[in-house]
Amino acid sequence: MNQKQEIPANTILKPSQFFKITRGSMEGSEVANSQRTLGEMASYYMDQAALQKLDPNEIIYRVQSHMAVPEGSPGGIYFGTTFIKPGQVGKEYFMTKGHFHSKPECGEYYFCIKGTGVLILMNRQRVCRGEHMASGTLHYVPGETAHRVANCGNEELVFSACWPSDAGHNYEEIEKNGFSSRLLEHHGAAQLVNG
Ligand code: M6P
Ligand code: ZN
Repeated sequence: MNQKQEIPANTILKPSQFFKITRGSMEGSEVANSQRTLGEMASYYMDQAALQKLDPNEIIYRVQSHMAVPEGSPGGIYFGTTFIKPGQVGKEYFMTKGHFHSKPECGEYYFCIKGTGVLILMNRQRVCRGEHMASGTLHYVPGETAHRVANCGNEELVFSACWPSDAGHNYEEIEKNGFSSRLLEHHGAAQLVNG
């Protein structure tokens, strides 16, 4: 996929990969697609009784990414867009799994294309903070910081991201211990709540 033919000097190539700025969607032969269902994320949600009433096959979010160098290569950068459906499991908003980086010092940029949500950041001391996301907001995720996005709006939340190709994803810690705070709906508003 990433094998490039030798290109004669001074050639001006037609673009082959596209990023639709207003929608965040990516197109091109090198764009990879993945998705997460509610069933795969069952253990991540607090309200297991509410979860049982929902369809485990429902796709909660999907990710498009352009990874121009093999995963783990030092020096490269990756680009991707995540699309999170609106919805809740009980009071908890639909969200990404969230992760630390396998190379923990690596940072990442997130920026919101459309919709509204909260970027939840958790440091190594398990202290959480949130940043509101809406069209045009830019967020720097520092190293050593777990990151997750929850959609607290009524429409799809779309955000793009840029991260080092050797950052990797460390999901284990979140799978085991979760985040120390959850984004819950309280009287119609989103709140970060311990637990
Ligand atoms: C962003 C990036 C990706 C990540 C995706 C979904 O696009 O951070 O690396 O995979 O969000 O987040 P997660 O992997 O935590 O489910
Ligand atoms: Zn990341």
